Amino acid sequence: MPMTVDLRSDTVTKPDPAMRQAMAEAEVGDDVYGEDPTVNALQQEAAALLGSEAALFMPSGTMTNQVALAVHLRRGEEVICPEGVHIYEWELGMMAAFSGAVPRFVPAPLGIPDLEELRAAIHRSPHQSPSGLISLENTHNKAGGTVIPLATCQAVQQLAREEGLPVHLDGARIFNAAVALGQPVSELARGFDSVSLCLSKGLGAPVGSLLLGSAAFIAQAHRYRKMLGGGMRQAGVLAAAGLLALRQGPSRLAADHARARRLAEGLAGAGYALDRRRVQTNMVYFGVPQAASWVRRAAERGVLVSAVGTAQVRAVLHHQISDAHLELALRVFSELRP
Ligand code: TLP
Repeated sequence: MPMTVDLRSDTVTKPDPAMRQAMAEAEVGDDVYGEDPTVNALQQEAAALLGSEAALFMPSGTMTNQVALAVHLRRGEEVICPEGVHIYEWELGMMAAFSGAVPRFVPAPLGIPDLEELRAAIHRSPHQSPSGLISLENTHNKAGGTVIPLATCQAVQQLAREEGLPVHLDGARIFNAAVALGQPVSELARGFDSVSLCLSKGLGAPVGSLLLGSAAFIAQAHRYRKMLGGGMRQAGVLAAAGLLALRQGPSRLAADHARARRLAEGLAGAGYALDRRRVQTNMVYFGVPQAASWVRRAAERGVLVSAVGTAQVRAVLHHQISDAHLELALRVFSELRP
């Protein structure tokens, strides 16, 4: 069978044999009663790792983000966020549909919000919709998988404290950010009122995300998870994979980042337009003349990538992409050079 190289996302990874075995052997109970020992173990381990009081397991990153927003926000409030964030771009208007909230974007070159713009975006007048939350994304997907430095997180948190606003972090790829910064993940989570992280992306679990926060925050999050249908009963079969992802996934990410850099160098060498400053973790965004048809031609040659807009393509590295896969991708991209 010809080789297929799937670079559409790091969500495409399939559970490996050890994961499947752990899933088959998982001890389970009814998690809606809080009685699934494997889910409880995952939640405790994640909370300890990130330095949070409590954690809650959910099926997806979209759900962890939107549950967090529902806990933080009241109807009519604004979420102040860097432009391009996933909670708006790819979560189907749910902040409005579920929480009655609207976004206010601030310029964010490389995904890093400008602090003065952030300060200016906060509403204090009774004639404007009240600011309810600041939300960051680390790594920032649409900016290229870019990393927000710790100093920026701290400055944003300081501003939020002065203004009495909570701060959420969409940390779907927080482990990629931690590896890129060479910091423990607890440092990147520190100071946020809530953090969501995904087990099903670069960490390799088939399903699952976690929301982290104080015990009081997570108690409220339970209610919104249930409203969204996220009470999953014998979810220990999924949490067992999540535990392995949490323990073994992070150490593999540096290799993905190195392959992303090699891919970027190869693409630049073949004449593709790309901004090397954005290649900081496991993603490479690059320009092509007509993204939809270019992606189709690449797929016909066995390499899958995602069109983002009309003239841009995203390739995402993950642990099921080997050097041989990367070589094939580079060969195909070279054949299709602009
Ligand atoms: N991102 C997906 C697509 O939705 C774009 C991907 O392939 O990258 N936060 C961030 C920063 C994300 O990138 C994603 C998924 C999510 C949240 C949502 O996670 P899921 O897909 O589990 O709902």
